Amino acid sequence: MALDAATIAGLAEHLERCQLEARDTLKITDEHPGMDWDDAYAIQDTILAAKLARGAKPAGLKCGLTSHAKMKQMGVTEPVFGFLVDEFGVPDGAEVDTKALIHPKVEPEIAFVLKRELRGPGCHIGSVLAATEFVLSGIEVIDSRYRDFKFDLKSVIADNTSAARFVVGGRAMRPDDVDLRTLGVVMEKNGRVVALGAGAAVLGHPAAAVAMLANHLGRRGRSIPAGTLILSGGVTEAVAVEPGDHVTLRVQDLGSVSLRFA
Ligand code: OOG
Ligand code: MG
Repeated sequence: MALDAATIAGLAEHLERCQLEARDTLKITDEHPGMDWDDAYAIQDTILAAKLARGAKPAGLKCGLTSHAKMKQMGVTEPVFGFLVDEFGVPDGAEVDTKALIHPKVEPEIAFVLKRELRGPGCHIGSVLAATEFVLSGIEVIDSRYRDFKFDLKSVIADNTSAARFVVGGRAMRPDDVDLRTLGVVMEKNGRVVALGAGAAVLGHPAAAVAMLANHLGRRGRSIPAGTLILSGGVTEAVAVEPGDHVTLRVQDLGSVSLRFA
């Protein structure tokens, strides 16, 4: 760790306040260029601890920047991992209040729900599929707290990988009943197709993203508990939304989910 405990606490409070007040900020590595990976995840963990202390409930985990489309869009080269809490979850078809957000974008995602604990290191696609109860379609609404979505990997990790809202739904499928690589994904905004792809866009196989998450946590002495919901990362580039927009995601075999923005 390069930062002291007080700096980590201060940055966590600053970033969470930006989230709660829908205010943007400059990326934190501008002021703390020596910040390391452990500092970045420690800031994220501190934000989670603050939310849990105020009564939030854990709702799952997320992988981000797992597709080349996303990495290219954001100018980065490696996946990142974050958390979900109940305050981010919205029901299928619900209205999302954009006044509570800075500059939201939507991403098509494939979600996993585990039936067994996953503990890395050493997890691979096989261990993930064996531990998965079912997969679902999901839309993630990301909302970087950084001005104009301009960040580097450490800054975005500290900012809980831009997590803001998510919806999962559609038709749950057992992982052995779908081919997650060839699974077609079509996202529509106001009735027009704005993004399309297939599951293999996510690291060749979406389960590879979950394996990376398990191995990342394993290196920190943690596991992914049974029952956890995991977003495996945007299949395509993220698409900006504004009030009045209606977004529908259709995933082959997994049905559709939608959100309205007000
Ligand atoms: C970081 C979060 C990326 C994904 O699915 O790739 C993410 C960002 O692009 O702001 O959630
Ligand atoms: Mg995402």
